[in-house]
Amino acid sequence: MIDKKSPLPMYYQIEEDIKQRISNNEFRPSDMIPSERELSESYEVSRMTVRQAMTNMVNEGVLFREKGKGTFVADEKIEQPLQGLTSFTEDMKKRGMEASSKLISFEKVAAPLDISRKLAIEEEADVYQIQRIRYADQKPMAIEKNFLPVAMFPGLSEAIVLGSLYHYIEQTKKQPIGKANQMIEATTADENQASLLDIPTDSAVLYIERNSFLTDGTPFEVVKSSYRADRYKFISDIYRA
Ligand code: 16G
Repeated sequence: MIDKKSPLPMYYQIEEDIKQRISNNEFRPSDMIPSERELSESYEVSRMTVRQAMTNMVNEGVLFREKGKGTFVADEKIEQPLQGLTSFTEDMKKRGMEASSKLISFEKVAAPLDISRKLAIEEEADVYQIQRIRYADQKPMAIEKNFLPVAMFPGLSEAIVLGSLYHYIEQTKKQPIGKANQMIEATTADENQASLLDIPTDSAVLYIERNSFLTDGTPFEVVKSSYRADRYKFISDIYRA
């Protein structure tokens, strides 16, 4: 299976082979894969080579390690299209997954400067600061911190944000959502984020900032969120101008 004469490095060939075996369902999500020793014997390569392949696949999010237990096949990453302004609840529903949230905090605070600017409200005007962990089928996917003007949504409550915020804005408040600006950046999870997301400290996360507007152009939210990089990839169609 491993071609030692190939210009392709042996660790790379092992990675390709294991990925192939995952897509053939020989190894399924949560399955433990054979140990380094077993793999080095079956591929007839050194354990170092196997380790290199394993480490690369752990870093890519294809596999994950559990201390003292072994290396396992990770769930397939969620493919999140970059076009289309959708809510977390809608995204999960579309995939046949169940969205849920845990409320970490729900407060009214004086808007910090960057937030008041993005919401086009007076500095220190009241905003809701809402922190939620978002789950897909009971598994933590992201931490979201939303800022919304209190004056726009005076009746917002903890119960409402345990459901869908966008549903409340559009269906209950009858305020059509129009567009958003979004920024995505690579970062790592600090200790607190890591424990909320159930990942090791310093794991890769995708930090996303979104500033969203109603169809009439009024800004209504700023969201700062951290998505698990081992569970998410962003995809888009691009066209040549
Ligand atoms: C998404 C949005 C967030 C929005 C939320 C509403 C990002 C990257 N995405 O998570 O801006 O507030 O959906 O979801 O920020 P909900 O309607 O399920 O509460």
